[in-house]
Amino acid sequence: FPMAVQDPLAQEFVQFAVECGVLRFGEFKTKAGRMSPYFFNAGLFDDGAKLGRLAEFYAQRLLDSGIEFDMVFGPAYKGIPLGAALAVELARRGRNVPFAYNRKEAKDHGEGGTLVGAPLKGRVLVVDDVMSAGTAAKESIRIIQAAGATPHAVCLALDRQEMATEDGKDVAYSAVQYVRNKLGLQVCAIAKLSDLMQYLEKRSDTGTAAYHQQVQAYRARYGVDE
Ligand code: OMP
Repeated sequence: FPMAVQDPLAQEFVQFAVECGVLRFGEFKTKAGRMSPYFFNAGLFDDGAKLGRLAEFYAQRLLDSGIEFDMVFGPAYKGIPLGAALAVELARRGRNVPFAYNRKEAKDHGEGGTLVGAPLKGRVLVVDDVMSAGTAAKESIRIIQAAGATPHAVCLALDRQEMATEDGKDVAYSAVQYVRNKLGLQVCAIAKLSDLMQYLEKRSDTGTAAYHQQVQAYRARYGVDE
C-alpha cells in the first residue's frame, strides 16, 4: 500500500537526532514506567553547533505552524537552554520576543522568586523536549497562570504519540491531545513517533529492521490514533 506522505523537516530532524546520539534504540524505561525500544535524550544536544541546529528546527516548525505567541518560556531544567536557543534563533529571523524561565527552588535573597527573565505576560509559548504523560506541561501551565499570563502554545522536539496516564492508569488519548483538546493550547512538534517510524522504514540495514519491529510493537501497545 502507498507510503504516507513524508514530512521533510521531520525526517531531517530524526536523522539529525540519531546522528547526535539523542535518539537511541534499545531498552529504556520511561518516566511512566513503560519499557520503550527508543528514547530521546535532548541533553545530548551538547555543543553549540548542535543546539544552534536544534533551535533552527524549532523555529522553522513554529513559524511554519502559524501559531501566534508573545513570548517564550523555558521550563526548568531541560526547557531552559531550549527556550533560550529558540529565542536567539527567532531574533535572528526578525522575531525578537521576550524570554523567561523558572527555577525549581525558590530563592530567598537577591531577586527572589522562582521566575527569571522577562515578566510573564500575554500569550506564552512553552518550549520543551518530549511530551509523554504531560506532567511537565501541566506544571508549566500552572506557573504561567499563577503569573497572570496566558498559556497559549507548546512547541516540542518529539511527540511520542502515546497514551497519557491518569492516576497511574493508561487512558485512550495522548498528553498532546489532552493539552490541545481539553486545555485548549496549540501544540506543534518538530517530529512525531509516526515520523520516526517512517525514518526506520526507509532504512534497510538489518539492525534497523529489528528496531522498526520493536517500535511498531510498542506503538501497538501504547500508541494512540491521531
Ligand atoms: P511527561 O512529563 O510525563 O510528559 O514526560 C516527559 C519527560 O519524560 C521528558 O521531559 C523527559 O524527562 C522524559 N523522557 C524523555 O526525555 N525522552 C523520552 O523519549 C521519554 C521520556 C519519558 O520518560 O517519557
